[in-house]
Amino acid sequence: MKLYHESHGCSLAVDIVARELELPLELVWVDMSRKVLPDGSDLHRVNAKGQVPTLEYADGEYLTEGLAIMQYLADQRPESGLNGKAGDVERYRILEWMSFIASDLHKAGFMPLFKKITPEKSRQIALDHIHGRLQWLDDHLADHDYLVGSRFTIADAHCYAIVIWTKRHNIDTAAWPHLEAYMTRIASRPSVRAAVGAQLVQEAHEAAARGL
Ligand SMILES: N[C@@H](CCC(=O)N[C@@H](CS)C(=O)NCC(=O)O)C(=O)O
Repeated sequence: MKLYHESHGCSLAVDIVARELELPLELVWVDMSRKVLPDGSDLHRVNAKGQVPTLEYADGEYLTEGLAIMQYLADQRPESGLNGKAGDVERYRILEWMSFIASDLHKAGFMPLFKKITPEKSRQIALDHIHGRLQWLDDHLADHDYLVGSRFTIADAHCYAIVIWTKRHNIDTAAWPHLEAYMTRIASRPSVRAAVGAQLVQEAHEAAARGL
């Protein structure tokens, strides 16, 4: 299977999950500034929404939306415990967190910060929104090591891949010590180190190609 991926994208979460599951994915790095694939074709050829992550199955079908892709991958190895079992409350707790991360934190919070055209006032609204949501996360993590239950799940991979953007946007996280400890805990996992390392190597290639 292939993962259409970006050097600093939310697709990091999918790569982390695949590495946790030891389900190797071929990484296809997308030039998101032009929405172009390595072979020069248009990203919209594989994802009509022009977004990553996109998963390509061995038979050539595509699956989009990180939440759906991570559920699909984890369900290939139910014994991993990365997702809850259908019918168990844990599964819907995981979905509850992932829906919050995808909509509230990613789209309403960080997305405006990535867009150069976002007016300063809207940027400030987005930052205030992020602060509120990170406070919620910190409150939860005050007495939990992971988002759901007592072990790492796909919700943690998702959360890590979005909260890591605080560094990219110079958001000081010192006010949320439980969140900081959580991010350190997740970052120490071999799957996360490997997936982040792959992104850093790609980011360096892209910078070199731009002559930086
Ligand atoms: N709802 C999608 C959003 C994916 C998304 O926004 N991906 C970003 C990269 S982190 C992207 O492709 N942005 C380009 C765009 O939306 O035009 C998901 O959760 O997977």
